[in-house]
Amino acid sequence: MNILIIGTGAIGVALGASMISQGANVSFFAREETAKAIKENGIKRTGLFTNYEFTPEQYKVYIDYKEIPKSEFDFVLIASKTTANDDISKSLNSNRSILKPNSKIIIFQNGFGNDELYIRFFSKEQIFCARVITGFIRPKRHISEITVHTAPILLGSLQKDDNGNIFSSKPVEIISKMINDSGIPSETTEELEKYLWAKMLYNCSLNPLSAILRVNYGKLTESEYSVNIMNKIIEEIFNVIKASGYHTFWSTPKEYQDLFYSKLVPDTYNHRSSTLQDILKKQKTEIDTLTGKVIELSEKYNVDVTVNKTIYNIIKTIESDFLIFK
Ligand SMILES: *[C@@H]1O[C@H](CO)[C@@H](O)[C@H](O)[C@H]1NC(C)=O
Ligand SMILES: *[C@@H]1O[C@H](CO)[C@@H](O)[C@H](O)[C@H]1NC(C)=O
Ligand SMILES: *[C@@H]1O[C@H](CO)[C@@H](O)[C@H](O)[C@H]1NC(C)=O
Ligand SMILES: *[C@@H]1O[C@H](CO)[C@@H](O)[C@H](O)[C@H]1NC(C)=O
Ligand SMILES: CC(=O)N[C@H]1CO[C@H](CO)[C@@H](O)[C@@H]1O
Repeated sequence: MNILIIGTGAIGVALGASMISQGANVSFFAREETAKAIKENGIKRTGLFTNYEFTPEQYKVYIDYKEIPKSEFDFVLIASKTTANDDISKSLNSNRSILKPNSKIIIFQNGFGNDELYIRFFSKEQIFCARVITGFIRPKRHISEITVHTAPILLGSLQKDDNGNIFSSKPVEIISKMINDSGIPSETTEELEKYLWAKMLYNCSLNPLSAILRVNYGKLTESEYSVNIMNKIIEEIFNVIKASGYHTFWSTPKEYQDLFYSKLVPDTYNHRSSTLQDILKKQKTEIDTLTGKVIELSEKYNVDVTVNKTIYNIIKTIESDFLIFK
């Protein structure tokens, strides 16, 4: 089986190691610096679960689609930042001769709605998503370390056929099995939407606010003022989920808030959000696929999300300052 991994960050390297360990023929598409590092040093997966190390002879590395031979890939795993999706989907489309006719694309990214950019060019049956809440860091460009694991990596579809039924996750079972057999728990699900909205509720409540206030997740629950803001954000997202016909595991905001304050945040008290990490590194955040997606849906379905919009605008203001003062 031939697999192309686009985006060779912490998740991309870890997935690549999983696939190679199970005998797949893996190719990485990477930026120049990362390509150089993994061509020179090989790749390593360290931390939790089985550790792996592979030499550069055990995979291929590309920095340009033009170098890739035609009709090669059964699966493409997207593991880049969400900010690259517009670019990647267009490049894959204009270089689609590298794919087999029935190739499947699986998106391993944060947020919601990333598949929509790919559906502009590929059929709904081809596009799948993953819910990843495993923590990966990249101590060096060629090394992925698994630091936290809360639940299995879930693979499935968010797309519906003409009768309104979600496409079966069957075609990607082989990938979840390879991930699982490589040591990272993974399964398929026909309810991926619910799991992704659960992650959205959590990330949209905590990430932007923790980035603006520059504190970890736990600290946000210790002031009645920040709790007030987060409660509003959660209520607004519930209204959006309902109005847009999506589903989640909780029937009321209150039900979710109870779990959020009693378990979800305490369990991740010290976590510093990726949004905060991006801002400290002066790089663009993934806010557009988190809060930005909530706002987009609110506009489509006419839901009031004032608090979310305010938070989003503050993050965008911080980002635009980076451009001015870089
Ligand atoms: C492995 O994948 C590459 C594409 O990167 C392809 O050119 C090569 O033929 C594949 N090898 C095998 C043994 O299928
Ligand atoms: C292939 O992708 C590259 C981006 O790497 C793009 O510049 C190019 O236009 C695409 N199409 C072809 C036919 O090469
Ligand atoms: C995943 O792997 C575990 C053992 O590591 C096994 O017990 C379980 O059945 C596997 N699950 C799937 C879906 O393959
Ligand atoms: C979202 O939350 C998960 C935990 O559910 C966390 O692992 C992940 O880093 C968060 N995503 C972002 C974009 O911060
Ligand atoms: C659902 C929700 O919390 N909506 C609020 C959005 O913001 C406006 C103004 O701040 C509030 O009046 C709504 O209650």
